Amino acid sequence: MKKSIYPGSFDPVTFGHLDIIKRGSKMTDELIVGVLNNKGKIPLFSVEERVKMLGEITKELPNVIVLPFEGLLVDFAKEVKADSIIRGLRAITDFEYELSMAQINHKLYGDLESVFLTAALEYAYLSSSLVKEVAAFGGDVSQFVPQYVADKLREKR
Ligand code: COD
Repeated sequence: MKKSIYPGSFDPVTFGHLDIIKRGSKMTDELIVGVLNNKGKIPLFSVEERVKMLGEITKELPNVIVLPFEGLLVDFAKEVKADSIIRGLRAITDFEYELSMAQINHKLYGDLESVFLTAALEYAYLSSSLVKEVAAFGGDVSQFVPQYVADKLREKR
């Protein structure tokens, strides 16, 4: 059985992330969405909240599971016995960061491949940080995130 991880901060999950999850889930037997619990950074949503939001919006996708992780991604990949990492690429700026991360991860754990999916044109401009900014000033984020997430963003104001 092939397992892939789609790791990220997902603070919060956007339609761009969801598109990668849907497309990635068709390429593997099980897709694990790994939500980073980064102790060094204060996110808007706790890791529990982010896992819950992702669980809610992926509940119709039978081979997708959502799990939190801490520490190195390669250690999480070994723990869940994943063969590959799926990442999304929006622009050249993503590419530079993603390339070095993929190379470091490959040095740390040679059996793990990184696979890149290009962002869908309609979501290529989307980022969690811009969505948070729009929401913080009371803007309408319903075209950027699922309604469940938009409601949670409103509660944070
Ligand atoms: N369309 C398509 N893809 C998108 C979009 C969009 N609109 N928005 C984001 N994405 C992609 C990103 O390019 C990324 O691939 C993924 O979705 C997740 O994005 P984010 O921003 O939620 O998550 P990141 O990039 O902050 O996640 C970074 C990790 C958590 C994967 C990374 O920091 C990590 O692995 N940390 C653990 C420590 C570690 O092992 N580091 C690496 C070795 S030093």
